[in-house]
This record gives sequence, C-alpha cells and structure tokens, in this order.
Amino acid sequence: MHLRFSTAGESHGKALVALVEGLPAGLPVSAEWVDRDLFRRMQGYGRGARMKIERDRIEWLAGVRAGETLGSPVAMLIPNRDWANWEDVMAHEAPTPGELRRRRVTRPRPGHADLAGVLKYDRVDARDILERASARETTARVAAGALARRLLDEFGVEVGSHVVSLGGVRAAPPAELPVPLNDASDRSEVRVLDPAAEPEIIRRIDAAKQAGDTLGGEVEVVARGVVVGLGSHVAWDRKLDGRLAGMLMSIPAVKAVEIGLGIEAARRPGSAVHDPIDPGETPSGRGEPGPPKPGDRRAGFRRRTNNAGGLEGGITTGEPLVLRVAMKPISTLMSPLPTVDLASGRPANAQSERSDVTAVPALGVIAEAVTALALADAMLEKFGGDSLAEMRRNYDGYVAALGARWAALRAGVEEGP
Ligand code: EPS
Repeated sequence: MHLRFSTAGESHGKALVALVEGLPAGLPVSAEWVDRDLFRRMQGYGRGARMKIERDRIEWLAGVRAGETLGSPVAMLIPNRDWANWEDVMAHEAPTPGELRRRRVTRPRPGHADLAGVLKYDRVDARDILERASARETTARVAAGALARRLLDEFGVEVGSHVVSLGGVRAAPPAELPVPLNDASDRSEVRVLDPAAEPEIIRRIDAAKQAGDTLGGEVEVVARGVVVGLGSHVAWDRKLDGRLAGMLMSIPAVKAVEIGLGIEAARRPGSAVHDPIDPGETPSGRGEPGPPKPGDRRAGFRRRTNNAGGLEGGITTGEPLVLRVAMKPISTLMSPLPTVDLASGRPANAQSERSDVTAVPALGVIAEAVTALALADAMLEKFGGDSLAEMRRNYDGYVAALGARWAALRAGVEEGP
C-alpha cells in the first residue's frame, strides 16, 4: 500500500485516532475540510441520540504545518464527547474488585461481533468487543478519507454518493446524475435523488422505530474524473476492483459490493454487458470525433455505456467509477432477538443499547471516504512523488503522453491506409 491508514478508539472511549501515512508533502489541508465530512457522516434521518451528543471535529496531532502536509505520518484526534458519561465503565486503569461486574454485557446481540468476539478473545464482558466493533470507528476512517479526497481533489477527481434503497424502498434516481453529486444528495435527509421515494423511506424508518426494529439499504458511490490506468491486471493484489471491494466490505454491516452492473452482469449475454468503444468524442452521437480536450483523462476514447463501472481488468478506464454497497440492518434492536445469557447459560433477550434505526445515509459518506482512500493509494502507486509538485509532474507527463498517442492515432486516420 502506498497510502496506509489505521484507526484506534473505542465507541465510548476517550477519543478516536486516525493515522495516515504516505501523503506527499505540500498538500494544502485544513481541519475545516476534514470536519465537513465528519459532519456529513453524523447526518441522516434515523440516527440515534448519540449523534446529538457528539460534535465530531479533528485536532491535528502530527504531520501538518502551516496548512500543508509535511510528508510525514498525519495523526488526527477526534474526542468523544460521550466519554464524560462513560469514564467509569471505560476507565483505563484496573477497577476496584466487583465494580465492573455490575455493568457487564452478557447477552450477545445476534448479528453483532459480541458472541464470536468474546469466544475468540476470551472475554467475559461483551463490552470488550462491542466498543471496538461499533460503527463509531468509521468517524476515524472518514477523517482519513477526507485527506485522500483532498489529494484527489488536486487532480480533479470528485467522489460522491447517494442512497439507492432503504428499508426495501427503491429510489429512482435521474438517468444523468447531478454534478457535483453530493450537493444534491446532501440536501435530502435520507440522501436520495428521488423526491417521491423520500417520504416513503421516512415513513418506513418511523414505523421501524415504533416496532423497535432496524433497516438496511444500499448506496451508490460515483467517482468522476479518474484517469485511465489506475490499478493493474498483472497481479491479483494490484487489481483496483479487488482493492476497492475489500475496503468497502470492511465497513461495519456491509454485506455486498457491486461494480457497474454488478450481479446483473451475470444474468445477461456479453453483448448486453460490455461497453462498446468509440473513436473519440462524438458529442452529438454522430460524425467524426473531435480532438481530445487538453488533459483528457480518457485519452480520447469513449464508451457508449458504462456497465463496467469504470474498471476493466482491474484498471480504471477513465469512465466514472460506479460502486454499490449494501448494508444489513443495524444489529442492536430495541425489540431484542433471542440469545443466550453468557452468565447463566439460559435463553434470554439480547442486550439493547441505545442505537440508530438506520445508518444508511451515513454509509454513503463512509463509502466515499473508503473509495477515496483506495483511489488515492492507486494514484500514489502510479504517480508517486515525495511532494505534491512532483506527483503533479508525473501525472501531467502521463496525460500528455496519452494525448500524444491519441493525436498520432488520429493523424494516421486522416492520412488513410
Ligand atoms: C455510532 C455511534 C454509536 C451508534 C452506532 C454508530 O453510538 P452509541 O453506541 O453510543 O449509541 O450510534 O453504532 C452502531 C451502529 C453499532 O452497531 O455499534 C457512530 O458514531 O456512527
């Protein structure tokens, strides 16, 4: 990995930490830029009371000076305001005997990491597992992703998302997605681009809340302006589709990832799946292609469709990257499911802590962050550079070579056989 990141922190611990290594020196950054995505992650109809307590904001710890990265590891701290209410339960030092037992979580929630975690890590209190398994960790991932997004932004890449289904209600987004995508989707409380579906989704969330239930859904992430040639076909672990899918699947509660047509591609014949290649830009759909625009990321070539979702052979095609991510319903149910009490061995109802009815609108923001991290990693792999200026030289040289190749191809066409 060329852009490495890691996170630390428990949901009700003192703070979350994000560590990002591999950013070039000279990248302009600000806390405001990162905080904007942290704020977006906290929004969405169906979130629980915790989001009213927190005001997620970063404090720089390392790697940034005078508004620019230094090329050294960047460390960010996000304090948990709720820590003040959990200092006794989550205290770092050993308790006085018996103190913690009163608060033990012994009724594991089906669907959460509680049971598998206590067995694997040999813990008696499922809190030792659930605190880190909580999707609160995604706050730190979004902070790391915001820096990756900052780098991509320098190269004209825009990463956005919208919700395509929630609680079984499918949204019907417009055929041409708005640009910039997030300006439109962030205006909706459930991040849908379908004003007709929104009230029905909100009704389902209200009904689920009433019933003590939870809801899942799907989001679509779209990255525009990605240059052709990121990732590689030469080795399994360099294929960008695999890298993206692995990272997206690591988001808590995500159960499936699709690229382009996704599963639907398996049901169609090849002629209805693969995207025909056109010799350049034909804005009207007719006539001779014009010259590629300076800095054309697609090297002149065009696709009639984008069923591949911007990836062929594990390499970006220059078409928009289109990824869909499916999330199961949150496993903390206010009407709890049957479980076994680990203290008595008897049947019981699962632990029900305060939680969200749904976090699908937040999933879009998290999936954007993860996509940005994977794309920034692939950009650094191809264009490297210790400084942003060096990376830009490498990038510009590559795009210029693509343009020259296209010009030579077109010159051949004009000369004739
Ligand atoms: C979350 C914070 C958590 C939950 C949610 C995500 O806060 P608390 O546990 O204090 O209510 O709202 O966590 C889960 C969905 C989970 O399964 O643990 C957050 O900041 O995103």
